[in-house]
Order: sequence, then structure tokens, then C-alpha cells
Amino acid sequence: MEFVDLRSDTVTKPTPAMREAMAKAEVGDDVYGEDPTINHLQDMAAEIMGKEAGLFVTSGTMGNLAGILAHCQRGDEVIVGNKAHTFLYEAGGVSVLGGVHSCQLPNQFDGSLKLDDIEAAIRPDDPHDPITRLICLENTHNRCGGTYQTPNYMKRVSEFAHQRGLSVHLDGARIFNAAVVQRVEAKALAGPVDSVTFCLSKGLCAPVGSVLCGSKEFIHKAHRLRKMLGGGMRQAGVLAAAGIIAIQTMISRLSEDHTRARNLAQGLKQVSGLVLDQEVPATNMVFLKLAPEVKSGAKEIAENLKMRGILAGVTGERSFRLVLHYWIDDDGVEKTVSAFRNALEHSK
Ligand code: TLP
Repeated sequence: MEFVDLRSDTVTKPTPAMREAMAKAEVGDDVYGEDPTINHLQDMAAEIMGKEAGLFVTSGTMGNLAGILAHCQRGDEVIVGNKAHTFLYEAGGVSVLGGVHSCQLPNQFDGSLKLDDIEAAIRPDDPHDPITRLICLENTHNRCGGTYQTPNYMKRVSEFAHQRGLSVHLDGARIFNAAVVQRVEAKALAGPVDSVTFCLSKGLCAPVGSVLCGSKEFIHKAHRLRKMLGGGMRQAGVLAAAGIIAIQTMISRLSEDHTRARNLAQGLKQVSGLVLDQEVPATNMVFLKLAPEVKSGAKEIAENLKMRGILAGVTGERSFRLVLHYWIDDDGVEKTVSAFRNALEHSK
């Protein structure tokens, strides 16, 4: 059966143009800095983010980890949202591998951190305290519903941080969704921060990879950390080639995923037994819950949906996340709405 796979935009497979570019890619040993395709991707990435340099890494997780470790020493503290991917879903890497302490602040409904909360969290110069070094933001914000922050917010937090001697790292796994929905360039969001990781392997459809961007000095440090983390990938130009196609051709079409996310939400709103977290999704994600009268739990409903050809992300006992991407068309959206309707009919 051909599934409509809404579990994540990480499930996206490479496009035919990517496979062709991968087959033809010129390669070299990237640990020596000699892979021309990777070098080209890194230059493109740095330019698009408004930074001096870029570093191709295996994943968003590795980009965030190498980035945070390049900013922080052992015993330093990173201020992070309590719903941030770096805090929730990266296996605690910054603490486990870097000895970096985290201070978690409440993410607001839109994924932002309040400046007052940040101010109050900055540690005094006291031997009892870790040293506040870094603020980590996320844009778009996954657990907050694919919500986005404006260029103005990015600028305000960065100026605030810099005035207090702190740096800012942005987990921009889906920064292009945030840029496209606001009709701004990615550098308007990434320009003010000190470093940014963005992913090629989510809505942009590349099979592997993310790029960490920052100043030349910062990327020099991150390069050593990438090696330490086992991320020196040698002839990985075959992967970077897909990333180049992703940047060249897949960014502006993300607005189609946003439109389909809104259409899907609109359709699901009419299905009795479902409650949407946001009636109008901000970007490409739809979060929803089962209404109290529905007897089955989310896992059971997801099993039922699977029999109907739909793969839904289960995020809790009674909640789901549905993510739109390149491989889901209007027909997939319609099928999903009717599959939910039928699955819920059978569980009342
Ligand atoms: N997110 C995945 C899961 O890990 C939850 C998903 O399906 O959405 N930052 C953000 C904001 C992310 O959403 C993700 C992946 C990452 C970083 C990590 O990227 P990878 O999977 O490449 O390590």
C-alpha cells in the first residue's frame, strides 16, 4: 500500500533531480577540506544565512551539539526553552558530552522566550553558579506547533544577549518555513544570531544533512568538534549534492505545504471527535487531540488510520502531529480527512 506519511517531514525521500546530482557529484576528502561539492554547499549556506562560514554536518542534532559546544566550555550554562528540540529530543547531548548545564525557561505559546525570563535567569558572578554563556532559540518551533518568530524578535533577543556578553544559537531546522511564511529572507532571521543550524533533510527533501553556520573562527572550532563527534565524512559530496539542489529548488515551494496544512486543519475541524490545537496552523504542522467523548486512545486511532493508508505521528496518549511535505498532495490531504472521519466513527 502507498502510504500518506504525515509522521514528519524527515520522511521525505530525495527527488529525481537530487538523485541525478548525487550520481554526478565531484568528491574529495572533506576532512582535508577537499570535497568541492561540500565546499560549494557550505559557501552557499553561509551566504544564505548571512554568515562568514558553514559546516556540513550529518544531522540537525549534530549541528546543534557542535554549535553549542563551540560556544560553551564545561560548566557553562545554556538558556533554552522547556519545549526546545535541543532540550527535549537530543538525548541531553550538551550535558552528556559537553558538560554544559541547561536552564530551561517556559516557551510561550508561539515558541518564544520572554526577555524578562531570560534576564532573570542570567547568573550572578558567584562561585555557586554555572556561567551563563548562551541562549538557544528555535525557529520554526516544533513542539509549539510549527510557530515562527519574526526578524524583529530575533534581533531583539540577539541585541539583548550581546549587551550582556552572551551569544545566541538558533536551531533553525525549519528556518526556511519561517522565512517563506513571512516572505522574508532566511538571513533576516539568522543574521542577528551568532550561529545557526538548518536542515536539508526535512521539508527540503535531501536524504541527509544539515549546515551549521557562523563566523570563520566559530566554524573553525566547530570543525574540530565535528571530528570529535565522529562526523568527519570524507567523500560526502554525494550527500552535499542533494543539499545544493534542496537549496536551489525546494525553498519557495514550502508555501504549498503551509497551504495544505491549513486545508488539512480546515477539513479535520469538521470531524467530530477531534480538537485542533491551532485552527490555522502557522506553517507545515497540524497538532490535534481526541475529544473527551472518544473512547480510543491516539495509538489505537493511529493503528486504524494505518489500515486506511495514513501514517500519523502520535505525540501523547490522546494527541497527534501531522506534518505536510513535498510528497503529500491535495489528494493525500483529502484521504487523511476521510480516514480520520472513518476511524473516529468506529471508536465511539
Ligand atoms: N525533529 C524530528 C524529531 O526529532 C522530533 C521531527 O520529526 O520533527 N531541531 C528541530 C526543531 C527538529 O525538529 C529536529 C528533528 C532536529 C533539530 C534534529 O534534526 P535531526 O533529526 O536531523 O537530528
